[in-house]
Amino acid sequence: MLLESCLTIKRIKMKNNFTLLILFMCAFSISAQTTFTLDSTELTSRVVKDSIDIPWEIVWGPDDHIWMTERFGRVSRVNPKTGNQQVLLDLSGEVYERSETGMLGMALHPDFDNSPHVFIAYTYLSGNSIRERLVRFNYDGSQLIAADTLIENIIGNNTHVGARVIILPDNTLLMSTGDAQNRSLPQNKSSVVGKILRLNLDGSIPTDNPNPNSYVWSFGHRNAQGLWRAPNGKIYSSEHGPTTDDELNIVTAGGNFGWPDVEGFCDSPPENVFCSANNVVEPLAAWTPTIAPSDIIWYSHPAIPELTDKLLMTVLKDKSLIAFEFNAAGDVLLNQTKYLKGDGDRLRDVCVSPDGKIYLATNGASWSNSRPFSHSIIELSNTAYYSNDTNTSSITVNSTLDGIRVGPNPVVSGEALNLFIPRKEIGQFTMTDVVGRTVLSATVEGNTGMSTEGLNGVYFWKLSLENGVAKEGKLVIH
Ligand SMILES: [Ca+2]
Ligand SMILES: [Ca+2]
Ligand SMILES: [Ca+2]
Repeated sequence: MLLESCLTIKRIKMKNNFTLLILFMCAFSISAQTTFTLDSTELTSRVVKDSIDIPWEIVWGPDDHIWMTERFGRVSRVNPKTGNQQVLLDLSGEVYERSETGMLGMALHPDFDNSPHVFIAYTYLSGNSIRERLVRFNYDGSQLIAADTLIENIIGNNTHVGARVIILPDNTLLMSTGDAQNRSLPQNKSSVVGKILRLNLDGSIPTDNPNPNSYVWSFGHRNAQGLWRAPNGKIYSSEHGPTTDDELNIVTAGGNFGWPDVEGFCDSPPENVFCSANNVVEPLAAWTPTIAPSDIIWYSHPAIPELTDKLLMTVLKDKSLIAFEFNAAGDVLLNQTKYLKGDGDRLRDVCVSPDGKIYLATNGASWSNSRPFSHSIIELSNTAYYSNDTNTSSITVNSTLDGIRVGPNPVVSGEALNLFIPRKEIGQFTMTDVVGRTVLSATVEGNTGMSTEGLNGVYFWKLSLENGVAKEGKLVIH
């Protein structure tokens, strides 16, 4: 039994007066900074970037920027603080974009420092036929270059092309493909259409795939546009249904997910016959009428307690964000709560920063792209969390070091970070980012100011004195 509650967001504070608000919303939709309350947490919404065409994928990069595909064929880095967009790749002359097709899913190599590879799925024309491919690009620090095609010639269509891409901890990649409006292919395991495919990062077939000669990892999919591996080890997917039965699934190696013979649960006489004959995996949840589920992501951070340790799903047609709560094993859905309903924009995609801020890619008020370059990336954050000292203050390793201070915390990027060591002692200061790269390192004496230019995110610092004792802490730069 699922509990579904619908919480309409209350707009409790606006910067502008009412008259200005009406004008503003007509002209720019949700461009004002507003605050909203979930169950009890007040979230601040801020437009990071507007005037985007269709942002299909946003992912948080190891450089603390948002990496974004735009469906008409571009890939960019977006500075989450300033909204500055750096175009890394423009394939708009090669990408085929119509209806649901274009430049779609993207994943960055998990060891990006040593392997700066970016994996992107997009559609193209081969003669008059719509096809889909997965390409590995290299990032040279300013653009994406030297493409290697890993899979191509996947049968496409103007709709139902899947194309979500994620990388698993074993350095294999999963990619969803849609049924391309061909109902004969999802149950045909020799076709890569209507599947979730698994491949090595060089494009070869993993020897431990269900069939070691095939990319096919699971089958019977209609059009999965959400894929995420959660900390509980489960791989979840969201999937568009026909006029009924959108789905949330746990995808498994070799699993048959039913389409087109089964829509949602096995709950009709012909479905029951097919399900028992073919060992069909039923969804965790299904929605009729359909809601059009898109990207999914696990939210682990404590900053927004209503969402902590839940799976988040952006929803297009229903224009909402759904949070799913599971048991510890991740295989029983305990409840789902709908947020943001009523805000007016379709929500296409989501990413989360290491300090717990949520970024949403919006996709207009209705299906189709009738207002090109009118879409946005929105940041949702619990600002009270970052102003609460108990969440961000330094952690004392050695209490005899009272008097050492590093701050302010949080500090605004570009402003000075002040180190204070009593008695003018000499110390070695180092600061690393969340993946362990050193971003600041200096020998300091007494009071020292350090520049935070170019830094943005959560960092960990350590200050070691000459006598060997040290103090460590966490710092937020925003
Ligand atoms: Ca995403
Ligand atoms: Ca299914
Ligand atoms: Ca059914």
